[in-house]
Amino acid sequence: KFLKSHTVGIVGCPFSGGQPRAGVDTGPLELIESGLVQDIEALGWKVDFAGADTLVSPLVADGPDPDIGKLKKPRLVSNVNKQVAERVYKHAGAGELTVTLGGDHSLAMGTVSGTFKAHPDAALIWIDAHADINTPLTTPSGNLHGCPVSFLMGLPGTSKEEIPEFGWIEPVLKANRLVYIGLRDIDEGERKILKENNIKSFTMHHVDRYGIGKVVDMALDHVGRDRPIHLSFDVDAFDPAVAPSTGTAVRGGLQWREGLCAVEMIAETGNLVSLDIMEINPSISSTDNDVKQTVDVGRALVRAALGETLL
Ligand code: 5AB
Ligand code: MN
Ligand code: MN
Ligand code: MN
Repeated sequence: KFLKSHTVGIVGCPFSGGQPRAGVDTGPLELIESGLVQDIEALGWKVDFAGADTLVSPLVADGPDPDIGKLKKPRLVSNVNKQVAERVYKHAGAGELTVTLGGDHSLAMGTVSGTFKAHPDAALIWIDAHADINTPLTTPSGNLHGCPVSFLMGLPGTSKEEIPEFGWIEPVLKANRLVYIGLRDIDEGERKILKENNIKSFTMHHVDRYGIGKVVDMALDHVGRDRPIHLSFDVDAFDPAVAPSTGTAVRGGLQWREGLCAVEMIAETGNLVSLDIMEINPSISSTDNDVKQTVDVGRALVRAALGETLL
């Protein structure tokens, strides 16, 4: 409905500057090398990807990058995301389905900006253990992977006047176009923001209570079933037993089929225009199988998003 061609545009973002743990920048290459492009082609999509050597370059901030208030590496995160926004817009504007491989979740500043520039009426579905809606004023850690949503909404503390370094980000996201699934680790400041802005949030409590199918139906009803969808999927939404190789694992998460079922249902609407797979960190593992399992579930998410079904 909202795509002009049956083509997937891949944006690879080897970036870890939104959080302190090394390794999440190797997530995109692991996914590519596992056979992701072949997976996508096998499902009948054309692939617009210039190869692993054209991943967005891990930019360095020009000059020193001291903290701004609590925010860590602010200029680096901003510069990289500006580049990501342009890349995503190039694909989304051409009517392709954009798949962005992270990298840490600060990258959603760029991906959502790029998608919404091409599809201003889009909705954002955020599947994550965390709400990632801290502002420069509420962040307990200063890590920008916990903050992208606040910038996209233009919450207090994120305006051009208050923080010109991020002045390129337009507040494109309205509270009623955002829905969360899988939350279970929310900071005090975030809880207040979610309440005050009336943001629809399905926590793991709701998943347990209603089942994932009902939750996704309620989420789609909330944002509307006839607008483009950007799905931002943080693999830490999964239970650590399913996706162990990630930097901020929280127990009590989605099972393998629950995560896949959610993405299958979103794909079934025919409205998906942009997908992020974020926070796979191949450097984090306690058994030999951890990395493979986490990469496997990431690949499976992409295939589900592109229409793979069980039958
Ligand atoms: B992730 C925390 N809320 O702001 C913060 O993995 C964690 O992209 C953020 O969801 C986790 O630092 C960010 C405590
Ligand atoms: Mn998370
Ligand atoms: Mn996240
Ligand atoms: Mn994380």
